[in-house]
Amino acid sequence: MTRALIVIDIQNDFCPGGALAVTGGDGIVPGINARMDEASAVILTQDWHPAGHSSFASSHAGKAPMQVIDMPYGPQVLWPDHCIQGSFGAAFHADLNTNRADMIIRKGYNPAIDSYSAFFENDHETPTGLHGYLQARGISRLMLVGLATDFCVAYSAEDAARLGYDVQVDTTLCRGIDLDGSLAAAKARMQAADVTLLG
Ligand code: VGL
Ligand code: ZN
Repeated sequence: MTRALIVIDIQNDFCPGGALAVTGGDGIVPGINARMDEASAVILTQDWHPAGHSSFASSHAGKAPMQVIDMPYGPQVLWPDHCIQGSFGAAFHADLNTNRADMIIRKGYNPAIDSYSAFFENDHETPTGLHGYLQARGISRLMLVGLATDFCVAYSAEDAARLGYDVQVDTTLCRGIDLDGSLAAAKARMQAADVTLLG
C-alpha cells in the first residue's frame, strides 16, 4: 500500500516574491506534482490567516518580524503579514496540481492562535479536523512534503507521529526558513519523534 501525501502550504507567500518567501520554495513544485501519482490520497494544507492575526508583527506595537513573544500557549515567532484569507499570497502556487487533491485543510484562521501543524493549533490541543478525516478514511501511513521544513512541515510531522501515524518526510521536497538554527533543531525533533527523514 502506498502512502497518503500531505502537501504543506505551497502558497505564493512562501515562494520567491511572497511575503514570507522560503528560498527555493517554488523549485519543489514539479517534484511534488510527480509524487502525487504514487500517492493513495492527496491532502493539501493552506495557511489561512485573518487580517490582523496575532502571529503578525504588525499586530504588536513596537515589534518587528522574526522577534519572539510569549503568548498564552508559549513562545511565538512574529511573522510579516502573510497568507491573508482570499489574497493572492494565500493562493496555491499556480503550478501546484490542486486537481489531484482529495481534501484541502485550512489552518491559522483563529485570530488568537497560530497553527503551524496541520493537526493542532499552536496550543497543541485545538484540532484542525485532519486527524478525524484520516481516521475516517482508514489512512495510517503518511508522506509529508512542502513549506516550511522547520515550521509547518516539522510541527505537522511531529504531531502525526505522536498521534500514531507512520510518518515519512521527504526533505528533497521541502524547503526551510532556518531562523537561528531552526532547521537543524526541527530535524532533530522530528527524528526524536520517530519521523523518518528521507533525502
Ligand atoms: C509557516 C510561518 C508562519 C509555514 C506558516 O508554513 O511553515 N511558517 N506561517
Ligand atoms: Zn502563517
